[in-house]
Amino acid sequence: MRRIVRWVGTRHVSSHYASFALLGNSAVIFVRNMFMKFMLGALIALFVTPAIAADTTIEMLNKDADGNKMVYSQEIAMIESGDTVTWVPSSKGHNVEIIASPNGMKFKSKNSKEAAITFDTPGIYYYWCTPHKGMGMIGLVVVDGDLSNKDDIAKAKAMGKSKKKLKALLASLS
Ligand SMILES: [Cu+2]
Repeated sequence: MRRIVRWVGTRHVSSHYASFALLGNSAVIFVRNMFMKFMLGALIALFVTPAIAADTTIEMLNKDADGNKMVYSQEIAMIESGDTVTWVPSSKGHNVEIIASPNGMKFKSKNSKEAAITFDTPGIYYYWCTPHKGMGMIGLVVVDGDLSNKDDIAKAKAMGKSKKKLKALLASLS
């Protein structure tokens, strides 16, 4: 009785091994294909996902880490079309007002409130903080690295300290 069980067991194992050996080559190819597909998927996820929807957060500040007063934490934001920029009221009393853009964008946020814009048209967007536009509180958003409306932005309104700042920001783009 014991012998029979062992014999059946051995037979079972060896036949299983035989069928595996028969399928060995295609099994290896199958596993390799699955692995390649997985790696390809991982690569695509790594490089494509960030470009699909990236978010930039800019703080509105009374004072930054360097001691600059009335500033946006990021004065030039380089983004891709479809990306969203969110301005957060880290300090109170600030807003975002678009002054010049490639598509005539009208936008003015409420003071001390978070504001978000999703940019779809390539080009340079120039904005200021309405209460501090004369104190150099301005910023640029550049979509898809498109600088073709740079001259229009240079001609746009700038008050007080912002005149120099706007020139410097635009100069740093080229
Ligand atoms: Cu402000």
